[in-house]
Amino acid sequence: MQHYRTLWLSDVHLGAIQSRAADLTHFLSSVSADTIYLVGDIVDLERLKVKPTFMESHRTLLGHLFAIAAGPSRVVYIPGNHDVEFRRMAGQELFGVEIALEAEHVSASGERYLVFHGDALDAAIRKGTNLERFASAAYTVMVEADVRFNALRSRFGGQFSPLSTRIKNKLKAANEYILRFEETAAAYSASRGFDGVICGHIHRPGARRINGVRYVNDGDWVEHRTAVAEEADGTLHLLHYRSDGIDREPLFLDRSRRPLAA
Ligand SMILES: [Mn+2]
Repeated sequence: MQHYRTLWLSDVHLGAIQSRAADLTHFLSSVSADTIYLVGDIVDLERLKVKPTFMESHRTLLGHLFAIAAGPSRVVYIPGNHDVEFRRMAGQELFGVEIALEAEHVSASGERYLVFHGDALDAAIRKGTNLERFASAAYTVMVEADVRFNALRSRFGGQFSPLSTRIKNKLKAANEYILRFEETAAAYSASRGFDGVICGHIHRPGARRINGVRYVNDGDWVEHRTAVAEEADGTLHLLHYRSDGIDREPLFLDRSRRPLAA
């Protein structure tokens, strides 16, 4: 059991068949943390409205999360756009899980991070140029498609190869959107006096410095199976779950852009 000061994960999409819930349950039985931030789109209420079924592995994960919250870990749940209804419960506690619209996290090394899902940035991005508006819409469609293609691939016993990621990476529109999202997140958190931002939403794990601001994205549990972890000394790592173990990639060792796990 690897213990961290803090863990961030998001975009689990429980209720959607594509969710890698069993993998996440396995992951959470091998890592622990003083504080765990669930950074939105944990439950996919959008999907559940269309098809109200909840698989056994999804229930198991929920039970596991509540068990963690009942233990020594602090669990903070920050709803996203697929579980937006839970935002009404901000300030309340559900079986030991604190619900909040956003959080401020002060790292062991003193950096102040804004923690939120990130969908709030879409409105600002859509006020941009036509290309940016198009890119944002196109990317949303691709993220939804990810979910479906992954399910199809696993059903036919295919490798969990990130086919849609490769397509996504090649699409100029997608890259335009990702860049805009990252820049908007960094600028927004800087405008509020933070040193960095930790979010999810775009299903694209990664970290980079933008005008001195630390931008961090914890990825997703539909395709990438990633989380961000803080060590006791404040160092951040991207954890990448694989069937044969967990890869750890240190973040912010240098100032260059490091697109991760794409
Ligand atoms: Mn989202």
